[in-house]
Amino acid sequence: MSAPKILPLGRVNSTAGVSIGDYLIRRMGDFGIRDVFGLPGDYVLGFYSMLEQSPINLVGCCREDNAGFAADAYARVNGMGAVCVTYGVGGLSLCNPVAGAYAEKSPVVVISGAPGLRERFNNPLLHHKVRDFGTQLEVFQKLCVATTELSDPAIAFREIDRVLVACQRHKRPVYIEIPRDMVKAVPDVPYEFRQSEPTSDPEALAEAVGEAARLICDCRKPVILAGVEIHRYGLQDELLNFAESTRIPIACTMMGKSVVAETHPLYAGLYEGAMSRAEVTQFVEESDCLVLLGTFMTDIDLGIYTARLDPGKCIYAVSDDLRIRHHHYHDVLLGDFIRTLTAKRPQPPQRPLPPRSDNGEKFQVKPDEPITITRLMARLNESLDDQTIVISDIGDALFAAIDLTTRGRTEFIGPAYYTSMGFGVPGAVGAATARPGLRTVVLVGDGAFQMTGNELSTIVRRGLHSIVIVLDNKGYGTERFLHPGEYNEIHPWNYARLTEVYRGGVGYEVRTEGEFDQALAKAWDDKQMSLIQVHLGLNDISQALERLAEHLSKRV
Ligand SMILES: Cc1ncc(C[n+]2csc(CCOP(=O)(O)OP(=O)(O)O)c2C)c(N)n1
Ligand SMILES: [Mg+2]
Repeated sequence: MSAPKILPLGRVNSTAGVSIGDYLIRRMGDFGIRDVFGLPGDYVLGFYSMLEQSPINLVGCCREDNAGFAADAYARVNGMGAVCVTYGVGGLSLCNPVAGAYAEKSPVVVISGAPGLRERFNNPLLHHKVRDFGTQLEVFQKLCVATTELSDPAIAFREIDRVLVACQRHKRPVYIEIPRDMVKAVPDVPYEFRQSEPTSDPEALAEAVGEAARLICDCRKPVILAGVEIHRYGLQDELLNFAESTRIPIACTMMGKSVVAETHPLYAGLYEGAMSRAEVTQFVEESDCLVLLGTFMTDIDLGIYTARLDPGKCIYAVSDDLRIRHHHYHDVLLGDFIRTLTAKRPQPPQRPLPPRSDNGEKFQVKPDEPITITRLMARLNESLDDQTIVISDIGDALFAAIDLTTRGRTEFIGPAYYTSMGFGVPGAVGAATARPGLRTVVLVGDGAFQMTGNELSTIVRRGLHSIVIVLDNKGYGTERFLHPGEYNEIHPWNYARLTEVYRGGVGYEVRTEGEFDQALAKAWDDKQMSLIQVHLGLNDISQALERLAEHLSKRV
């Protein structure tokens, strides 16, 4: 997926007579935002009316934090997303999802209404105000890469462009606050959009590529470790060109899962320090030239610091840093680095790949066997295709998903670094809205489902094709293995019967492999929402979680 191009003033040929609200809507369209998630309130009603009359589709959610998760997933799939809410009660509910979008580099535009400037004289106690009128803006200054309050028509258009460009460039959330009496304000000064594109320093680029190419040519066991920025910056083709022309195998991190099809002949596996399969861990860690491309070095990606990667053998290229062994290079863009290095065509020795996890064996259903998390993933693997987006919530869903094999450009989305529970179901609203032609499969623990599962309501309301698989182990399974305690138990629900409450979709309750197999087969081709409640044993965990629990329990 390539990042949308910033059109210089796209459909806004002239800004004469254009209001602040109109300009914001038109510019969102220029940046590829076709849908906005949120929930109205009086401070944002004027802007909502404008949105309603615009080509942008408004997706009403049950809660603002859910709308934030939806906008985040939409942004990951679409290239940029937006959420629009009212002041205070709405905006402050967005803190957690926006923090997650910041941490995981998801370009989300947050738009909040606010009391009108003319209402603020003598500091009245208007509803939804916390401390003073600037409090919410100050909170979002900590959570966003750029923020603005559109309080001055003379500079409002420039401010809108500044923050939208920052969102697109840094792949991080931005915040726009519109006092309600500014929405229809029309600036009386002419405005022209100007923007300079960042470029690489040619000398730094040449020197960095020269050093990297030499390292690659002189090594014996190279490997690429691809990360999430490859996806965010739309560099999948560049990554593949580089790997295919040098024949260097590609491993991915959890955050980077699905940046390359896991069926690709050069795919070596998913690397997560000691949490990954031993063959993959060894393959990566014994490398004498590790090319890290767009990789976040997070603790989860590195198996809670169990990774043993020697910086002296690493080429580490990300959007804001380039390190080759212990040399730091500045002003080299990630895309330029990969393309120029590919053009040098370094030819290292070829390495045999580690064995694949599935061994190519077909999954055989054992109809009466109780279903386990490992067998569930193996069955799901049989159905995955490039028409499917998989969204994983936090918990064993995410660890078990290591074993899913993404195909073609299947998207795999999971908050694998910030790890906020509750991302999954609202995430499906966002992903399915961005790509209505695709099927979305949500893997969600019962605990996480109890947090935000009410967004099933929006899935039903909008007729989205989502399959929600609730992994029902009757509690916070992940935590049971770190710290046993009564607090890890939750009240059991009849999840499969929620379709009655939400008045749509089909619910399934399964206990055996045969039941899961049949439910999944039906759900796969059904165009409506399916909710599959899977009863799992209390002690049934994925192999990756078993390994993680072993490591973490020594530390906490
Ligand atoms: C918002 C939030 N609150 C708390 C946590 C801490 N936490 C991590 S995993 C987990 C349990 C998840 O339970 P469930 O969704 O049922 O998945 P399971 O571990 O059972 O597979 C908790 C409470 C978190 N990551 N996010
Ligand atoms: Mg659970």
